[in-house]
Amino acid sequence: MLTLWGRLNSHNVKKVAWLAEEIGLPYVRHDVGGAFGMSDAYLAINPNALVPTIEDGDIVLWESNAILRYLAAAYAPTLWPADPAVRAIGDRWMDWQFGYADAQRDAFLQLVRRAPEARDAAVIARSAEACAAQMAVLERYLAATSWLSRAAFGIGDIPMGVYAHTWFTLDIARPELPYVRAWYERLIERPGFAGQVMIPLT
Ligand SMILES: N[C@@H](CCC(=O)N[C@@H](CS)C(=O)NCC(=O)O)C(=O)O
Repeated sequence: MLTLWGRLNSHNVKKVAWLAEEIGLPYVRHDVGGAFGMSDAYLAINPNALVPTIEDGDIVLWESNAILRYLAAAYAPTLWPADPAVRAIGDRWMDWQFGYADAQRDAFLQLVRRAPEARDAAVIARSAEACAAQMAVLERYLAATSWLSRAAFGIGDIPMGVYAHTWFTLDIARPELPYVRAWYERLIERPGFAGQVMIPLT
């Protein structure tokens, strides 16, 4: 059975837990990272001291988006289309998410991980503005298609789907982006999203 190591309040762990639920893949998850710490045994399989990591038979893998690609290829190929031109579209948004994460990091850390009296409103506002600029790019794309993976839901939707939940949940200034909102509402209906992604931000 698939083993997933990582605390579920991590964006990158949520991606993997959501995909496993989405495709009905049985797995066991162990809390690692953050307040749970990392054992020497864990560091031996992930020298980056980061989560997530998976073990599936003979393969041990880290890097959340590489894990999504591996699991889709192995167990749900329709979620990572074989046509290179279609696959590349979803892949592009998966890579793009890491730039979005940079924009959102300060707002998340300030509002979720800091006491109210220790927060810096200017830092939060700058991060919120950076998120809005990035989300406007997503809005333009989603005006023309329903999914980041193009015509159908695929793993290309998962990384930004996880971050979009945080964006819609954080107490920050947000422009009204109807296509991003409609896409997010479609994600909420998917297996695994409510249980693995829509959990309180901590
Ligand atoms: N590029 C890596 C980034 C992983 C990452 O930054 N993980 C964070 C949590 S989202 C982490 O492990 N932080 C340290 C910790 O949890 O102790 C991936 O996508 O897997």
